[in-house]
Amino acid sequence: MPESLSPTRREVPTASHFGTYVAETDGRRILGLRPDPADPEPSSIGLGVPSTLDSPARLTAPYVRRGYLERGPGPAGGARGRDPYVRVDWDTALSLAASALRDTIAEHGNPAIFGGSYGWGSAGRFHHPQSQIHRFLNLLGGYTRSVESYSSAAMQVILRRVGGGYGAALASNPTWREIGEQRSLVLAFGGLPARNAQVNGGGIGRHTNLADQRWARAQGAEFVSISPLHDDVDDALEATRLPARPGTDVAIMLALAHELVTAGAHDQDFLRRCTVGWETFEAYLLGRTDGVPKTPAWAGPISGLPAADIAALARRMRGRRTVITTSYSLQRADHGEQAPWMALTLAAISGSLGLPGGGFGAALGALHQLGLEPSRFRPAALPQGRRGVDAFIPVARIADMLLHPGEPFRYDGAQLTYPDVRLVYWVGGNPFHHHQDLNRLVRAWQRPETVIVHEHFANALARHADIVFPAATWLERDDFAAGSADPFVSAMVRAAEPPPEVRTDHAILAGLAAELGIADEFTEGRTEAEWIEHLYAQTRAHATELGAELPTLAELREIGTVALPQPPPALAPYTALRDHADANRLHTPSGKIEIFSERIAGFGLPDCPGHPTWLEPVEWLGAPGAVTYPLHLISGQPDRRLHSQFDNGSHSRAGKVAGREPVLINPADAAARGIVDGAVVRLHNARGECLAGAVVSDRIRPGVVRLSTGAWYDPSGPGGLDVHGNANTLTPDRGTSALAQGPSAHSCLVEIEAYRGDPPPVTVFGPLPTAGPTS
Ligand SMILES: Nc1nc2c(c(=O)[nH]1)N[C@H]1C(S)=C(S)[C@@H](COP(=O)(O)OP(=O)(O)OC[C@H]3O[C@@H](n4cnc5c(=O)[nH]c(N)nc54)[C@H](O)[C@@H]3O)O[C@H]1N2
Ligand SMILES: Nc1nc2c(c(=O)[nH]1)N[C@H]1C(S)=C(S)[C@@H](COP(=O)(O)OP(=O)(O)OC[C@H]3O[C@@H](n4cnc5c(=O)[nH]c(N)nc54)[C@H](O)[C@@H]3O)O[C@H]1N2
Ligand SMILES: [Mo]
Repeated sequence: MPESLSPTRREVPTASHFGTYVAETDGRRILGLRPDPADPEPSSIGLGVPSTLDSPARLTAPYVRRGYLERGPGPAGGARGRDPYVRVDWDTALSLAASALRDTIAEHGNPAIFGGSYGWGSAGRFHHPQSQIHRFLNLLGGYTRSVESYSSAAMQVILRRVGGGYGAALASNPTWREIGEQRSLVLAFGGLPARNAQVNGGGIGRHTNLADQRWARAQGAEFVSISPLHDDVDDALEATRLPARPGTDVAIMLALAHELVTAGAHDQDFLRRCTVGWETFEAYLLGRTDGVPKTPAWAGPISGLPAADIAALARRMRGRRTVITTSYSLQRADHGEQAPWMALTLAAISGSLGLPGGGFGAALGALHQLGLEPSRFRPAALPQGRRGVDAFIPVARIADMLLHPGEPFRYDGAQLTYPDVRLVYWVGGNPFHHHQDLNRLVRAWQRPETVIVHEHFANALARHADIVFPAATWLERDDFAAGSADPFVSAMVRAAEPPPEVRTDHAILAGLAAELGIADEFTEGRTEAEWIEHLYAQTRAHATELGAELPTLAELREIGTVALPQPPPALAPYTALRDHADANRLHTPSGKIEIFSERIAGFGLPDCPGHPTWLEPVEWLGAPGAVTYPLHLISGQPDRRLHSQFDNGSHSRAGKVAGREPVLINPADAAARGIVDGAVVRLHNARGECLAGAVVSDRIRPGVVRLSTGAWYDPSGPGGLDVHGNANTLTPDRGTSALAQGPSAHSCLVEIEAYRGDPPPVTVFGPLPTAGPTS
């Protein structure tokens, strides 16, 4: 529309996993987006999103993979990822998807539908993609789901067994405020990367995490960052930096424990009253069971840190209120259960567990909410319906499930069987972003008979689907947002019209529900606007119960963001345990923290014994494989985006180097390979290969390289070189252990070389490859 015809320009509030923004709109298009002026430390991640809405990669119509259109459902034999797509009308796409669902259920039963559909999607209480797809599939009779998360699988399972649950640990997390008041010593294993505190699942009313960290420092708190990366801690915290080798944190923690125990500085009263299994663990710590005392001299060569530094750190802990925090990254690794278990144990030893500003920190700073007072207000959520099927997999076992239907696997002490999945339905997550060993995933992905996907863009997920539904983005729909444990509610006012053929996830599923005869059950007779009013009314009613009045939805849409009232605080579980161990039992067999777990020992798992143990990772700098692949690859979270979301936007693309995802490499490692800053390089190992753009910097430890996750996977042919820099072409698809079966992305060895010749262009930011007439 010509500028002069634009009706009314106005500013509307919107909200995302990375914070709240104000969009300028003419009712049809976004004319500008700026951070909410009330946000003291806004994230720039959102600023790149408007540039993607009508970008070449935008899906503007339903598409079907050509082979699927011609031959119907069936294993794809390599065609998924290779076939071009044919544009179809909505009726065709909906009826193909409805038939596939109907036939799969009729022939193989509901467990043959995999609807785990893991992923972050976008913010919004109503449009939340996981809630929408799970509700829809439950109404159809159920689906195979996934349990735990890529973020914290190992931590969730181990803490459920030994720490009273992940929720108990989160509720016991010290806050930066308490840490400042107590002038605590914070041992941050994996650091406190400010880049990661930019985001929070479901929304962030105001960014305050970094300011609170700095406040704690100003009060006298002291920080130690144990991490291979210099920038894993904010400079203002004046942290001691210990650049350990990745995967060796348990050895360092054991040595710290050893020093405290041999100095008699351990909290024997707490260990006796509030934990079980101390003697068994102590015998291991002191070397009585294996002849190896876990001293700093022992941990030094393992971790690459001077033994004297470890011993000095133990001395700093003595008599000091101490926090032991482990980032999620430590447990997204081989034997990932051990680091949080050992950190909890070290916190118990230190005398700080259950005291204000001390104890175990479950991933402080890894998400915006962690380190702040968690919100206890429960905003309304879309009801997901009754679960009709019990089948599940641990979330990161997706490729195993597809490759090994009917075969047994172990999980959390049980022997389970992989279901025989025939149809995969994904909404609001991207396995071609989040899963490890993408070449293996591509092979596994050929097995099902139908793959249905809702996406915004022609990314790798869309390029490996059979039926592709184009979905509206969060900027193109009305809703309201409230983040997990974030004490705010925010309006989301539609700031742009989606392209004409694009629908919301809810509208797509409502269309399918109509085809399948469950329309009334799915929509309950409400329009989208009525659903949002309905959920907001429930949220408001909850506030009224707490004696507070929230604005009406219409008012909220003018105001933007308001604080949520809080129910009275409950005593943190670890504080309660410390106060009265007998009265305040944890949800563990003993009711206490289990430093030795009879249950886990009884499972007899070689990769997860009965107490925290140093187990060599399969891949680390001390492994035999390091001879061939001598660099440890860290594939952490990207600064300029959330995972793979909107990688095609201006903000993410401004961070690329030579058009590729940047890889951070130490000058010594670069020089040894003839790699110069800004050059295109090739990373490879036995699993795969990708290109990246070199950033040569001493802000990373020698022997370690960092390639953020989230560059859209862009293989030159199936299984071929990824020309863009997706780290998951290289990472192992290996469960943390038979206990949690979590992802172990961070245990990954690679080699790098300068790329000779003209690097192939990145094509994944372009449209879906199509065939035939486009009508
Ligand atoms: N190597 C390695 N891999 C990792 C990690 C790592 O550290 N290293 N970290 C892991 C972790 S912690 C996580 S949480 C996962 C994250 O994995 P995911 O959550 O799967 O990653 P996202 O990129 O957020 O995927 C969201 C997808 O949904 C689409 N989308 C967004 N909003 C909507 C919507 O409203 N509707 C629809 N239909 N689609 C939408 C986006 O375009 C995007 O493709 O990655 C994991 N993978
Ligand atoms: N900007 C932005 N923020 C995010 C996300 C995002 O996509 N973008 N994703 C969010 C999500 S879903 C999650 S789960 C969290 C993830 O939070 P984390 O899992 O904590 O994040 P990572 O970036 O994988 O790792 C943090 C740091 O740990 C260090 N590290 C890696 N391995 C080791 C090790 O073995 N030992 C030690 N000591 N250090 C190690 C690395 O240097 C890395 O920079 O981040 C959240 N925050
Ligand atoms: Mo995550």
